[in-house]
Amino acid sequence: MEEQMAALGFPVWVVVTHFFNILLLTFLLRSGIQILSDHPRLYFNDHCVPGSEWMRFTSKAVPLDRYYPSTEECVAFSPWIAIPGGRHLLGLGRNIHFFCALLWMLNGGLYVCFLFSTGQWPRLVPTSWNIFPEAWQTVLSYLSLHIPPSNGDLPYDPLQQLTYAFVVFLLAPFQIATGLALSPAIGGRFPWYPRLFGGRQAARSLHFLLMCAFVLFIFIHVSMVLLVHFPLNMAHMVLGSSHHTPLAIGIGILALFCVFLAHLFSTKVCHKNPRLVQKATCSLLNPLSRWLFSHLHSRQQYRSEMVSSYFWNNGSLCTDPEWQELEKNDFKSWRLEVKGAVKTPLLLSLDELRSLPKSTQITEHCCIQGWSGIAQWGGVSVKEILALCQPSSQARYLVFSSYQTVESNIPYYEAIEIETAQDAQTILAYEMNERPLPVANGAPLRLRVETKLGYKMTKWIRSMEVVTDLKTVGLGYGGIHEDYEYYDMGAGI
Ligand SMILES: Nc1nc2c(c(=O)[nH]1)N[C@H]1C(S)=C(S)[C@@H](COP(=O)(O)O)O[C@H]1N2
Ligand SMILES: [Mo]
Repeated sequence: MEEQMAALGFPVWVVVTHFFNILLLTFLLRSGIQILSDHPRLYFNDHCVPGSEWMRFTSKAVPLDRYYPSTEECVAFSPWIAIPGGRHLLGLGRNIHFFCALLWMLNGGLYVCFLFSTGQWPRLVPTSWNIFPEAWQTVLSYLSLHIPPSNGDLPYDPLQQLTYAFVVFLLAPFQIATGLALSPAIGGRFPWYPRLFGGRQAARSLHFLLMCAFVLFIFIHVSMVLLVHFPLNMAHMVLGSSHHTPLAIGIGILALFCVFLAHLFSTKVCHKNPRLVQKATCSLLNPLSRWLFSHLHSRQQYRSEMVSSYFWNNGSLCTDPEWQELEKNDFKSWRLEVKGAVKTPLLLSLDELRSLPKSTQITEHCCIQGWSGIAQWGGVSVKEILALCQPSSQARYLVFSSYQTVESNIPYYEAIEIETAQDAQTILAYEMNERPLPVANGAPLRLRVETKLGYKMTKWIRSMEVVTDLKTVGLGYGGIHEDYEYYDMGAGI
């Protein structure tokens, strides 16, 4: 052992990145479970027809005879498992997941840089096909309860080396790639990308299965550390040496205790001061997603055979008396009010909207909760409305308000950036699947933003307001979900 160590050993960057890997992976696991719990069904098809899931973590049957908003689907996991834990707290769960994912990729990137720049790559990268029979020999010796032969100058035995190389060079990149396939901004601009994995829902299922692979790896890895040469492993892992094993075990236990405290503390903060967690995580995520995604325009055009036979719904039905009156009269007296920082405020009837150039698109809808569905939408592009109302030069956001109310009677509102509104596929839809927009989907008019998550697309629209600053809108975070459920304003991932 001493001699092998001399060659490659356990440099300090291995020790440090390994520690951060433990910290970040555990947060990724817990926040991932939180995200899954909001729509606890996994599919291999993008239509998400109830019953077509291959796996579910709910015993609920989806009622097909009544309006069923998908928020009724959420299950609650204990804060001992998920972060934050509890029902429908995926806003925070997602922010934590993406924040930790960024740090995890940075940590992994640093590890790989060090691996190659310090000439340490032979500790992971196999240099001979012999590694396969050697690894098999290692399996056999473990199975016969013998300690396997050493691996020349290398710090890991052949089985370890193969497994770690697999985790670092295949499992981790594949996990990142499937995660990115869930982004509506990426899928909207590059619809071929999620298709590489068999579609967005297949990518979501793979992301889950790869997570299971990580858990299995961690379980076996930790068991082996405990069962084979435990004190020496601790010395390598903690101090990067073969000496001072009791000290190493002590520090190792302390380090794990710190990870535990970090979880305990952040879970508490999530429940006590969710706004702080939203602000902290979004201060990194929002500028980054703006930089990466704001110039991505949707280029979706699915074929009509691909339209989903079932389309999940979200939001409770509109019960506003004024809207109900309008509905009785086929929305003949309904008007879209266009106001705010514009030269020409407008009041547009449905007929007037229909007389404007019509945009038709078949696109995939991605709900933040996890389901998707493909539908054809017909309407007028927001760009067209902007040309009519002429926003001032300081205009930065469009706020769409609804007749429907949530959060103890606050009318639903969501803002989008004016750049997003310039997308040819950002439309005000009055038709769905070649029929007038159904009540359930937001009659008479709803927004479609095809590079964003569903919550940006206000249904049962009353008005569109052009604003120069988000501070004047609700609590100032970008919409009702950002204000009260700590979602992120970007909505692109
Ligand atoms: N007024 C209003 N609009 C809304 C919502 C809502 O709750 N109220 N939910 C949003 C969410 S989260 C989604 S996923 C989509 C769902 O649209 P659908 O019911 O047509 O599928 O509507 C969005 N628009
Ligand atoms: Mo949603």
